[in-house]
Amino acid sequence: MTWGIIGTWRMSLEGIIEAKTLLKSKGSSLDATELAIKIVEDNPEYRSVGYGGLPNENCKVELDAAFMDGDSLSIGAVGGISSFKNPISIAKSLMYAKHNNFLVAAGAEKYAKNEGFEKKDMLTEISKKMYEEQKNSIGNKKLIPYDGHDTVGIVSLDQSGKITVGTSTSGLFMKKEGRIGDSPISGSGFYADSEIGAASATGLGEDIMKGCISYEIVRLMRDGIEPQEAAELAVQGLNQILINKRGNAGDISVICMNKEGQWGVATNTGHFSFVVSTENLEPTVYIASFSDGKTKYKKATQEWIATHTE
Ligand code: SD4
Repeated sequence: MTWGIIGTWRMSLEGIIEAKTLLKSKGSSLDATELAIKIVEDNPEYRSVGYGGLPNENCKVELDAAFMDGDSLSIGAVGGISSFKNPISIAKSLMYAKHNNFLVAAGAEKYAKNEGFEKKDMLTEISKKMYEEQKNSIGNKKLIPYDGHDTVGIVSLDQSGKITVGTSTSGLFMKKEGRIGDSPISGSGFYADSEIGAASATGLGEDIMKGCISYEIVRLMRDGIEPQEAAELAVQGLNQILINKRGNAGDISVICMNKEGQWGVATNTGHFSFVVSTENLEPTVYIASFSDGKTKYKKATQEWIATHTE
């Protein structure tokens, strides 16, 4: 059987290169998705995920992560984790119990400690400095959360036909303490069903949750719609609904893959990078944008890859 992996943003490249080797040699999609995300979480240069993620309005890093196994629809998720190294692994470990699959804040930290997950202060000096600079530049003005703060979402399909999806993020920079976005919310930030495919989203969580967009993409694929069209229909559909009902729509970008390893991507923004690798495609970074009514994408140059994280 075939295999494939797709991830949000250029930052998923290094993780996908490693995870691809695993999938190629008949490794499990569970391990591939976790490995790819851990590599992003561990890299302090990626300031929107894991170690080095940008903090909330009180200069505290609060991380959200989720994992879904598309064979059994099992879901594990954590929200508001501050002092553990790999939120994605904690989320993954919560997947198969009948109850208590989604833990937040102090309860999630207590669970992680009891289960022996590695503790780590996830706030770096650089992130602290960026927080202070931002605060100083605002002066007395009201603090608002900043968009463009990006989530890693990984969908992988292994040679046994298992599809999994994982997400990990520090959420919006300067968010309110306790704020949780779409990333750990099933159906919004992620969804997977191995009989169909999986999807993941990045962008303004508050708007992504209004359309349960990852579930919507999988539902469209279940109706026989190809991944690219499903992604486009879901993003442009939600974008239009939000504009009609509310006058505007936040950033929404998605990736998806079906059980044949065909993939799709869509955005309502001017810039969304993503990474794909399949049986027939070495890990490749693309840059997508919305123009003339549809999502277009092109291969990123080596120079661009070397100088960008998003
Ligand atoms: C959130 N969706 O917490 C995340 C942030 C993100 O691109 O992906 N920004 O709302």
